[in-house]
Amino acid sequence: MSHDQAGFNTRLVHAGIPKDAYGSVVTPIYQTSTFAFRNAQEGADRFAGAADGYIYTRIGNPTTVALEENVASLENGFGATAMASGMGAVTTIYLALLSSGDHMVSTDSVYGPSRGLMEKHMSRFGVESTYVDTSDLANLRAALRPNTKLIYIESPSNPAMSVTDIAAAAEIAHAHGALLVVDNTFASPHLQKPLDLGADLVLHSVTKFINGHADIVGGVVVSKTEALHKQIRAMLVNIGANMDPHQAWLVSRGLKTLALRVERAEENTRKVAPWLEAHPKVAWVRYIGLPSHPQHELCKRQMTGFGSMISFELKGGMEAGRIAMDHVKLAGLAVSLGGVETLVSHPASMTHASMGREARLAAGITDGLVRLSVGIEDVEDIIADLDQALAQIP
Ligand code: LCS
Repeated sequence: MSHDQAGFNTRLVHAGIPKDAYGSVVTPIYQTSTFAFRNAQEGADRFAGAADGYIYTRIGNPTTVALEENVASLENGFGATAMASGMGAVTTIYLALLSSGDHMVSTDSVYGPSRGLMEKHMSRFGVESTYVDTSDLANLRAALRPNTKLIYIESPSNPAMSVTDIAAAAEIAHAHGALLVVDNTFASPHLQKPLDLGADLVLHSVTKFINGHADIVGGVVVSKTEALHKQIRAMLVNIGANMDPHQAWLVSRGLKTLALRVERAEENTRKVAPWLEAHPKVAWVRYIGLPSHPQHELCKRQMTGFGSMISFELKGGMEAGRIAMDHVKLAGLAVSLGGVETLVSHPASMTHASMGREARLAAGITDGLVRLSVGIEDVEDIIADLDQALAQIP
């Protein structure tokens, strides 16, 4: 059976697993840096692409390829390339697709380092960029320049939870001769398939929902076409930000339960978000599953669920947020998200500190914004923990 014809849950468990000589049910860890050739001609042929077979783990490894084929299948892409980290994926995309003199338009509230890498480093090589609120497509259109080659959106964005119309952004990009990249980390392929909506490339910080167990850092880029897949892979091989086979094996193990984890975490979040919204000490809550979210209707159209990420601010602002974060007991006070455990973090002083206050405020990342990644624990315990932490605020 071709797993590409199978349902999403079946593909999570089976897609990409190669048959080996022992009938291994999961892909083993091929912990080897290099692969021997039977003779010199075979070595030359593999390098020339004239013979199948592995060469060297930076170029490809069976454990890593098994994960790549699984993720490519989940995102309905031509191919996927796994990276050492989500930032490895971002770097590879920028370097593969942008040259000196090119321009990129991006979501203003993207993950801080995705923006920092562009504004502080790619700019040194003559790559221009404009960051706008892409949830309003008029901003996206207005930011286009004759040299715009890439539109890079994060939807939902970290941590503003801003949502961009992916199909419309793809039309705008393609009418301009540009490509559309979507950072799909916050949604996961279970809830959103950007390639089906018209995007050309999708990236994930695998560290989050795809792995889901907070025990590795990783990234992946999925390309819609063979040409783009080759371009990404060729760049990755040169950059050397490849995923290690042991890392890939752990991710493959975590990925099998993606749908179960995401659905359970969302079930919890659908209770936590309204509870927070009704709490007298809470100023506002941004959760895409709440009717109060400005793009709630768009999310219903382009996603199949609302996920488990919440941003909120307390009435006492930053000081109240600090007290609450200092008093959570069940939830971890840590950056990262999308794992089985509930985590809280403070973007203004942590993940988005390097952006600078002015850019943060323009992107909707207020000083008092607290980010909550809801886990799969018993929801009564998550709410009780938040309740006692909020009770500490005078
Ligand atoms: N894209 C998004 C949307 C992210 O949230 C992150 C990491 C990355 C890319 C980069 O991935 P990494 O290299 O860390 O695997 N976000 C983090 C966060 O919000 N807290 O800690 C990391």
